[in-house]
Amino acid sequence: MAVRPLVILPDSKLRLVSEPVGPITDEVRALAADMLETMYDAPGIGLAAIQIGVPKRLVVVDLGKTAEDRNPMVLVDPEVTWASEDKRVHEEGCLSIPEYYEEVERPEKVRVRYRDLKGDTVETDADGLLAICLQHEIDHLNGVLFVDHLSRLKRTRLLKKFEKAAKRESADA
Ligand code: GNR
Ligand code: NI
Repeated sequence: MAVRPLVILPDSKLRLVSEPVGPITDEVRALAADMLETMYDAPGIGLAAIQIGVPKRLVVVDLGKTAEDRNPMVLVDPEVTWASEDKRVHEEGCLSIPEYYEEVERPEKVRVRYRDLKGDTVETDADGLLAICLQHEIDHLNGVLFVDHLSRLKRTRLLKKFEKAAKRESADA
């Protein structure tokens, strides 16, 4: 297991549509383990494989607040199969967009179908922070970032800021 470097905005990999995982091999299990380790290290409550540069439809989530109440979930090829009409606004952040937080409106409840690492198909209803996190992660699989749900003005401003920061870093290097 290893903590892997995070892919940060404006890296264009974040815009890739990830490929289905297919059969659950040792390689997939090792990738999931690295994703969990990277998420706990960050720390974050969710991570999509593309955030460590792997364009596969694999997601890890853990809403546990401390190391003692860890409850890792691994979702293979997750899809939203139903979303409520009711929406909720909640502040979001993203490990690929460091130190930026904004309120995002999304469906309050979702049903998500996925396979677990045993290969069993699971369908689960989520609300609250889990519903937000699952939608945020499934967006990543489709090359969508939470800032895409904001106004064009906010998104453009943010993208410019990250492009400038990236240029400064490559100049410093
Ligand atoms: O760690 C994370 N926290 C978070 C908070 C509110 C809404 C979504 C998230 S997901 C984020 C980790 C991440 O970037 N996952 O892709
Ligand atoms: Ni994210």
